[in-house]
Amino acid sequence: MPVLQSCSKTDNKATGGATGSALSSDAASAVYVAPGKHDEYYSFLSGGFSGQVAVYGLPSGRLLKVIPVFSQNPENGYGYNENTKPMLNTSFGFVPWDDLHHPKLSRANETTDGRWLFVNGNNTPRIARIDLKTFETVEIVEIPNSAGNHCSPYPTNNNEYVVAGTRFSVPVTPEGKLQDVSLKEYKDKFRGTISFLKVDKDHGDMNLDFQIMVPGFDYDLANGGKGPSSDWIFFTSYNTEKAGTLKEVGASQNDKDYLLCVNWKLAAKYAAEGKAREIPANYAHNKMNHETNQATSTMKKSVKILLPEECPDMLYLIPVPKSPHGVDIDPSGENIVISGKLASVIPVHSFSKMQTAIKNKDYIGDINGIPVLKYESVLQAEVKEPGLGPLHTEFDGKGNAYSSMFVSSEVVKWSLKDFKVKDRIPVYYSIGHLMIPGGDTKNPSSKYLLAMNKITKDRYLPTGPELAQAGQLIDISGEKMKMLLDFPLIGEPHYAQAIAAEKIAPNSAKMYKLDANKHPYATKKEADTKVVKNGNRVDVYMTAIRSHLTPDNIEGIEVGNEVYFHVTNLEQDWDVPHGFAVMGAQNAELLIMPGATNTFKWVPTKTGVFPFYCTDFCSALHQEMQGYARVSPKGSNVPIAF
Ligand code: RUQ
Repeated sequence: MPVLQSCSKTDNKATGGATGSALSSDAASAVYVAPGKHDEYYSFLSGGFSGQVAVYGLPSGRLLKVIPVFSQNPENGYGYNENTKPMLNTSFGFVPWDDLHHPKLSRANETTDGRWLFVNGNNTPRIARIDLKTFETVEIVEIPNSAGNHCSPYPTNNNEYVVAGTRFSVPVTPEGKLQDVSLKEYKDKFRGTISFLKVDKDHGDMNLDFQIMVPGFDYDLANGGKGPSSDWIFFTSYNTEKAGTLKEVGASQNDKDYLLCVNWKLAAKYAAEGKAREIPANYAHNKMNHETNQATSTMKKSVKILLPEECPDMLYLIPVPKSPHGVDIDPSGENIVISGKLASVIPVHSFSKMQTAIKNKDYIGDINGIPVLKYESVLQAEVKEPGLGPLHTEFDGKGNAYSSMFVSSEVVKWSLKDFKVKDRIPVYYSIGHLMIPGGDTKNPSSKYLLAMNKITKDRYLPTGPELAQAGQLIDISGEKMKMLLDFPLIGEPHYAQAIAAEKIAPNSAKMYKLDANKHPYATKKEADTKVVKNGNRVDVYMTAIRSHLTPDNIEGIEVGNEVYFHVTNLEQDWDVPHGFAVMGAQNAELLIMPGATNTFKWVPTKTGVFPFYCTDFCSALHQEMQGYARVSPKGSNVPIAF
């Protein structure tokens, strides 16, 4: 067993104590996964401004894959090749980047089922679905009447809906969204919206079913109930004073913002009964067709929206300390934990008390007709002296909660029985989100906690001014938390999900079957390869197999032609992808999985002889997988030859 260095404070020159006194003495063996062995968990970390999702094995922290979602990815041509470009289409045009914050695994019976991963794009409001059989992004839905899309996505407990909430309130009226509005009209014309995407039980396809118009606050995060609170989803809000003061109590509530409680079951019922009005809305719905390996983008023209004043009992507000961030519901579904960045306590609201208060109409007033419950009548307890800057909370299923403290850089463990702090461990530094596998479901694991830290300082070898953010794996199996592992992360992870490997690995697709390939330009045998010219368009039906590309010498292309290379990988060995690139082409490469066809577009801008080749080392004769395309002057009428 490797012997760990001493970890006393004086050993760390840079900041003192950065190694952490709570380091487990056998940390190395706890995270050691021997060569050839697999990790116990898959974890999915959002990439924040990278627009991607990174998949790490836990406990080793080994990076297994980067899945591009909202960002173009030169490594495999996602968003560059013709197959996937439509995935990044929006009502704003082609948007090949986003700020991806929160992954959530799909659910069955209130626990994760390993079928899909839902993620949000903050900047250009979108929700994407990744298929965990192929680890590919297969669907992206743009969210209309939204800006910021931060409180997203939240799958309900049996994947009935994926719920998304706007961050910024937007000028939306019962007639539709206003385009050019004076910002002074905020109070009257700006509202929030919550969107409900219905999920197909078998295939996962999402469909924007309806929206709810909510008060013109700003909204931060949300989470769904479980058990008794399964029908509810809770949203934190801030800047609530911009939307008007509470009727009756007025400004005395100004030290508070609100938790918006939404009965989504009732909302879905109202929508099904036809209570929603249809308003114009432009948004893209993009889907990958598995059989053709081609994405399509459809523009939608309207959306249905429910108005709170027409839908009684659907929405309630609960006061919470000013500027809350995360809201997390414990595995029992009773405790609603609000982490208020600036608050000195962590308030825990009670779902059963909330139900009683609603029954007794124990209100202190209303906002836009939505009843506001009394803080004290809903409060279960306040966690005292938790630390500074609480952001998020996860649970271990053994009666404990773990909250991240951004300002005091620590994870704090507290009890759901007496709401007292039991343990704390320093993290390096400024933790944002934390994650326990299943820690947001009814069945959390109680082994590991992953801290995702915003600031790295001295944790790794310096790499210039820009440093990787840090993940820290913590052992939570005992009374005291123990630090196990540091590992650098990609982009800025805002949240993560993890699931036992056996829920995903056995279903992982090995390859695409050539027989089942329905790509319109698939070429299933070398004898069928050809080059077809039609006006300005040239289609090259190409095959790739160890160790040649066919055709490999192409003439008849002219400057300005639109040349499409449709490359089919004929390999039937599952682990032999081929690549394809052309000198000077404006796109990235193609990476073609065995049995699949991908399309590469090239518009040559000058005459010459252009080499092309396979970019993915595939055999001893990989260097021989190459060819030439001759580009002649426009109008030269050099005949097609190959
Ligand atoms: S949010 S930690 Cu999207 Cu807390 Cu970043």
